[in-house]
Amino acid sequence: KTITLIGAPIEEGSGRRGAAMGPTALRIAGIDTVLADLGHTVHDEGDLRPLPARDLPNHAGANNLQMVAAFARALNDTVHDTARKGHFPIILGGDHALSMGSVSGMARYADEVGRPLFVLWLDAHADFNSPSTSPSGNMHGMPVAFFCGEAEFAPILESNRPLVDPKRVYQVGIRSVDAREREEIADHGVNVYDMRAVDESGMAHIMRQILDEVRAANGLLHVSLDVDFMDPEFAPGVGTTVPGGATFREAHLIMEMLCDSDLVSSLDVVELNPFLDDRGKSARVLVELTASLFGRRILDRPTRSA
Ligand code: DIR
Ligand code: MN
Ligand code: MN
Ligand code: MN
Repeated sequence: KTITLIGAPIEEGSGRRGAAMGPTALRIAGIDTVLADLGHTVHDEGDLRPLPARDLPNHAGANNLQMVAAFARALNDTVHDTARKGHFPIILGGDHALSMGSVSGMARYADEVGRPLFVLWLDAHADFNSPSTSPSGNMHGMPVAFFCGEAEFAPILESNRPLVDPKRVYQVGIRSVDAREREEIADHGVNVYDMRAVDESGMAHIMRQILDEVRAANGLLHVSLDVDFMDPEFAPGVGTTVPGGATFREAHLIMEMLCDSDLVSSLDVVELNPFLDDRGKSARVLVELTASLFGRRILDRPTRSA
């Protein structure tokens, strides 16, 4: 594959400093060389540096709206252009608000090639708040509501909304949901596999169900990996750790199954906060997981084995 790395050093969506160092930490952990060693061609676009979107008014329920919108717009363009070139975009975050832009860019691309876009959301959180429902005002808790077409976000990016059908959004690993989010994800029909579902049916079973749906629809699959999807024991470098997360093995299994499926079109690696990390541990885990998604394996297996 030809892979394009796109740095998105946004931290204004997260309510604390540090995530802007995420792209640098992922590069230092060797994300480019690991992928090249697997036989892929890797281009690094460097970091986006958008100017704040001054056309938007400040909004009490949406902290740093102008900066979040700036990254959303810049990524919408860059990710779309990358996909059109036939390259696989990997967005190095940066906080999760960046997914407003990356998913929008992929949704436009999917529309152009006539395939439905599916989203796999690996996160402790549902990220389905809106400015009017968010308890924090932090926009990294809002990207799923954004790309599912919540009207409040319209001024940020006006393009073929709703961008993604909520019924094509699969959330796995969820274990922290705000009261209003609970209603919203149910109303919109988002597919949620919370941690209890993972414990009861196992990660492999859940992933097979999801991949079968994407394959049956001839879809493209965008994967959005929030560091806090993992248990803090394995990935402490994130501002919003939640206990009871995915293990290293569960996360690897997901990446290996995604690789075998050959359905993945694009990837966000988000919320890494190197300031909170333990000597690069989380950055290294993220690079290892990315390697598994791009073909590193322990032993060869017949493809698409059950
Ligand atoms: C909380 C925390 N639900 C909020 N959200 C996230 O502020 O909206 N933390 N995404 O990573
Ligand atoms: Mn998130
Ligand atoms: Mn999260
Ligand atoms: Mn709604």
